[in-house]
Amino acid sequence: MPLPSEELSALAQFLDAGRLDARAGAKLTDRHPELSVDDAYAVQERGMALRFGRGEKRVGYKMGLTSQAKREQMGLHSPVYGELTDAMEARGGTYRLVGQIHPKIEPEVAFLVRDELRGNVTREEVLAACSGVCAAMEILDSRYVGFKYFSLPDVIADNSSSSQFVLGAEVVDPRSLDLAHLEMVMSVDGVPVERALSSAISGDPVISVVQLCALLAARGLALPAGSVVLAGAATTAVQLAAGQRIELAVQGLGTVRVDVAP
Ligand code: OOG
Ligand code: MG
Repeated sequence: MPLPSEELSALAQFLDAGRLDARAGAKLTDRHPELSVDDAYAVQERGMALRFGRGEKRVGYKMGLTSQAKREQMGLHSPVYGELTDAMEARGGTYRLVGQIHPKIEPEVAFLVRDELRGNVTREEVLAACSGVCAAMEILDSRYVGFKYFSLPDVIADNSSSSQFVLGAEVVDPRSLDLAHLEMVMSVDGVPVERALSSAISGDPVISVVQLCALLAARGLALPAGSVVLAGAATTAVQLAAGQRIELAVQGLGTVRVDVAP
């Protein structure tokens, strides 16, 4: 049985307040062990509606838990999505810890989707709809105490732990690269800390977009023209600390950097 509409809204408000006040709270499944994945996407949608009501604009979606490394790190086993807004883009690559709870960073690639994708689509349809691919990093934060021991509905309701993202300046035609075999190296203060091939992301990051379209279609939604899609992390996420410089190099896609304010 789905939770009553007022309760879904109350849960969305609880997570929204946690994010705005940088305060971690109890996971939703403590209160509602029966919370389903469908309920969780309804909470996510209501939480995003609060943000849109305050003037944020949706610019795309993030896929999460698309790699084995991330699924093991979080102890969760199916891909999830969240929404991205204009306010989440860390332009200029500077990130402030103030106002965050326990942020982590992870290496990704992002697709720029020129044409709407609707329903179940093929890899070729995704490639034809994309105008570019670039290196990207996602900064996660969780509105739950300890970040770690939550369930799939908990993470979905919390907009899949999204906080911010940063896109590389180099945008490449996705058909000009062997997207499944790009070397990815993420460094902290010049020291490589995470390394993977892009095949770690869904076997091929384009498949993350295929999966996103399927998840959206199951909820009667399409992927809008002009969306940015983060394909999911290739490795586990790394805790951020003040003053760090994080850099990701992706073969064929250049580098992208985030400076954490001191
Ligand atoms: C869930 C979000 C995972 C990714 O790229 O795998 C994610 C989490 O780790 O809290 O964004
Ligand atoms: Mg991610």
